[in-house]
Amino acid sequence: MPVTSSCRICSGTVREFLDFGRQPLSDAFVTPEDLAEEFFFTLAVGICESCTMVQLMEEVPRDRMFHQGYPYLSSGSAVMREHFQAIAKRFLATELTGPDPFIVELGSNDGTMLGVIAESGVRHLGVEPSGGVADLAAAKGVRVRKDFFEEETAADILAGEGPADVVYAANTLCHIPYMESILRGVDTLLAHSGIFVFEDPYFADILERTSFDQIYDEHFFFFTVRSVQEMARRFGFELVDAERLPVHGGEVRYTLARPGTRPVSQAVTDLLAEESAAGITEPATLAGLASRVELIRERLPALLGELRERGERVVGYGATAKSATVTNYCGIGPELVPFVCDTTVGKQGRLTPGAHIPVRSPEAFRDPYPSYALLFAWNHAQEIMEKEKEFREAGGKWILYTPEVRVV
Ligand code: JHZ
Ligand code: SAH
Ligand code: ZN
Repeated sequence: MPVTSSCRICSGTVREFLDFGRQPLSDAFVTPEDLAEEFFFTLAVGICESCTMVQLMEEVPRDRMFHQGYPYLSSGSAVMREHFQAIAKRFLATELTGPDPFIVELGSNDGTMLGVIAESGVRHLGVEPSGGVADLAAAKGVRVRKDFFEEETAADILAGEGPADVVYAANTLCHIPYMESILRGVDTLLAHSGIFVFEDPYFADILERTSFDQIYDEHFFFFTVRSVQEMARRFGFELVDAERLPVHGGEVRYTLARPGTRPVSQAVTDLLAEESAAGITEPATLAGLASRVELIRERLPALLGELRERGERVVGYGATAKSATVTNYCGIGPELVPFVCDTTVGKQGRLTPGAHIPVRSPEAFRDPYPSYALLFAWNHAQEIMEKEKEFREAGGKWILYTPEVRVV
């Protein structure tokens, strides 16, 4: 078990504060034939003693996670589709206004954001290594390069297309351990007055909600305004804006620019002050998170066990990447949750990683309704509870496990 490792941003000492033990790849939904070859790694998180960046202790090789069969689709939530439409429109109105503007998206997935840009006729390029989702984007008229973005990719894009006015990455930058190559690449590709905008889960929200299931193989970094400001400086950028977002359980959208080219917003100063007042990187805060996580690990399987004794049926809702951490860490398998329903066709008919809970279509949820639904996709609670009103009307109850285990 690694207790320290070397920071992927500044080479400082990373000290471990949470250890989930051996875990599978969160998006590796398996068939019964695949079971013998299931890949496991040690999932543990630490904090850099120098630059405060929170990060995983062990890195999973990128091709094991992001490949032709990568199943996550950005378009799976109506709220997320609106979210991406809104940011695309904002870019079109404020940044992509010159004679021939150009925007590059890293991790463009199925083209939910770039599809809006493509419709407007603005020059764009998605960089997306997962072939299956990249094909879905291409089918929407999005230009995609099937590749991992890194320094070399950036130089090649610059040579072919010229500089980008905007480089955007949602739920992608925190997935990439080789950050030096990424930021050098962005430096290469970005126009002098361009912006690099990225949005990822906010570590302060993870602490506040005890959303420990945000921790899994794909989420390598857990950003704070302070650690991003330091990272930006180290690679020749300036953090000029930080905007809290409600999606995915709480994120921050960071805007980086070349130093001196844009005013620094008050939000940066305010969030830095909030972070330091809350002591989000203090050892006592991190230890507090670890003990609340331990409590959930006791209570969630205990509740599911009681319901099983009483003969109640519980179904999982949303075969999320996050649920890999919950099920495997808390010891929840098909004996407690016989199946999980999910709209993603590529996940249906398979088993969840490690815990091996069968994934079925949403129709199975209604056929007939269970008495309880364990909401793994808690970040989409509003959307899902609204859509599944009839479940509650039929007497069904939702089980949530963050910030604590409860039935609503
Ligand atoms: P959702 C993935 O995480 C992986 P996951 C990744 N690492 C990341 O950071 C985020 O996405 C962005 C289904 N669903 O969004 C669809 C329904 O069945 O919480 C999805 O499989 N019915 C890139 O997987 C899952 O739930 C519905 O009504 O934790 C939601 O996954 C809705 C709304 C969703 O991300
Ligand atoms: N932006 C979308 C998709 C997030 S999923 C959204 O917010 O919903 C993360 C995506 O990043 C995956 O599709 C994965 O294939 C992609 N990815 C991983 N490493 C990458 C890299 N080095 N460059 C570009 N994309 C990458
Ligand atoms: Zn560091």
